[in-house]
Amino acid sequence: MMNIFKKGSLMIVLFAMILLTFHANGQTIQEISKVEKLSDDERMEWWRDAKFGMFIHWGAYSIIGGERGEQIAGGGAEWAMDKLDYTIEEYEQFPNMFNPQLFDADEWVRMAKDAGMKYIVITSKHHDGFALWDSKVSDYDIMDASPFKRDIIKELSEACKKQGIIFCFYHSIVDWHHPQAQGNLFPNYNAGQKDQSVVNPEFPKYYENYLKPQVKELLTNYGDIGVVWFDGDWIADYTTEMGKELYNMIRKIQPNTIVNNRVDKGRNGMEGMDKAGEFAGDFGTPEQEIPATGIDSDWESCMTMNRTWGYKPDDTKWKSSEQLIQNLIDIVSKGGNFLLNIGPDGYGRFPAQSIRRLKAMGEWTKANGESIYGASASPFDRPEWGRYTKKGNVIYAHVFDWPTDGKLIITEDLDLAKASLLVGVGSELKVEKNNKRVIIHLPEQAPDEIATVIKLEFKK
Ligand code: FHN
Repeated sequence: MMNIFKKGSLMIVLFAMILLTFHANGQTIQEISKVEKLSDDERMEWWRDAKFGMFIHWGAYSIIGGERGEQIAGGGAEWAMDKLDYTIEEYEQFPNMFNPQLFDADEWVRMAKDAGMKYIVITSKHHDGFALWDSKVSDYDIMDASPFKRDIIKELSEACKKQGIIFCFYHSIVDWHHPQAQGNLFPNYNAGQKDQSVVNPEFPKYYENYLKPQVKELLTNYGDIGVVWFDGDWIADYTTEMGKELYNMIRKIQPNTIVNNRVDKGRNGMEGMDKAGEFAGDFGTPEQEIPATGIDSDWESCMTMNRTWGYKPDDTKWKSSEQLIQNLIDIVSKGGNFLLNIGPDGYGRFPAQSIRRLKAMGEWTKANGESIYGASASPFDRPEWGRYTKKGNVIYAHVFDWPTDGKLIITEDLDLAKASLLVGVGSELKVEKNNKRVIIHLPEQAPDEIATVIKLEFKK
């Protein structure tokens, strides 16, 4: 029987040939993807291999920066409308001022790519309801409500395509601007957030006449969409029936698009995985946390570099580059993806602190990406000194804490053919077997202070 991997690669070659053929005839990949409905494993493959993506929270709230006079918004700056007590009318001034003349989609994508990120998820619309694309079902968008009058989703999706980064979008089910999204709660637009018993009889009309049409626009007019990343699943007005219908609608328009579990009602709070039951969605979404152990299903931890998603100068609690690199390794060692957030400012600039961290992550992933991209979860318990990842017949030992005596103890009964430093390839290391443990003799100094990778190859 043909090896499953050979069969899979044959399928991919055939699919690539179909793409090239159709492409030569001028059809878009999107049209082709309607023809070639991939299996779930084939559809998830790029995402499972990618491991590392950029989250971008950007919108009118990026002008506010989480501040109103002497008041600082508690929590996310993207919640400014609610946290800083703006009425809808007061808040509408910000889209009217949103004119990010320094926005450069090509530059944003280059920074993501250079950081080792393989996909970008941008907020097409956050809870404030302001759309960053040219929506035909609303004037509360970048083309009609702001002086910028450029389709940000279009520019970013085209820049991604040019640079080989997968374009994805975040979309909020919650909408604090649309009257039917709040119905009789109006103007108390966020009542549904605070009190699950609050019912808004108008919500189904918002869902049918606004939410679905806007998602449809994004899936129809901006080429292939890698992932639709829903948020706002928590409000009681949004039902599991709506979630399942929305998921099926997306898969009908673009069969190979991946959708997170916040499209439905299965998510178990911030730990992000689905509770028992049948819910739509292709991966779990732990938020601001990394699961304690590996999880044998698809999941992605989303995390900020400081503590807030939207731009907030007052938030100076930046995670170190070391912490972010070790988070990536930890997540991959547990079988997950890392979606790391950038909150650009109201001019369209990435914060300097973010740029520095992206560069540091790019240097590490450029040198050590073999142990990350396409790797799977460690088959072993977590060692005290770092993390393992696995790829085929190779285990990658990521050493965070370099042993002072130069001896790396592996408490697994391994039958190693070879151990070598991944960087400075060919630097074979002495391996000693002692009962059921392996001792690897290391150089005195760690080649990489943050995480040095040792490649462990096994006897065939
Ligand atoms: O309320 C949002 C928040 O603003 C941010 O978008 C995060 C990112 O996943 N999701 C929600 C909070 O869980």
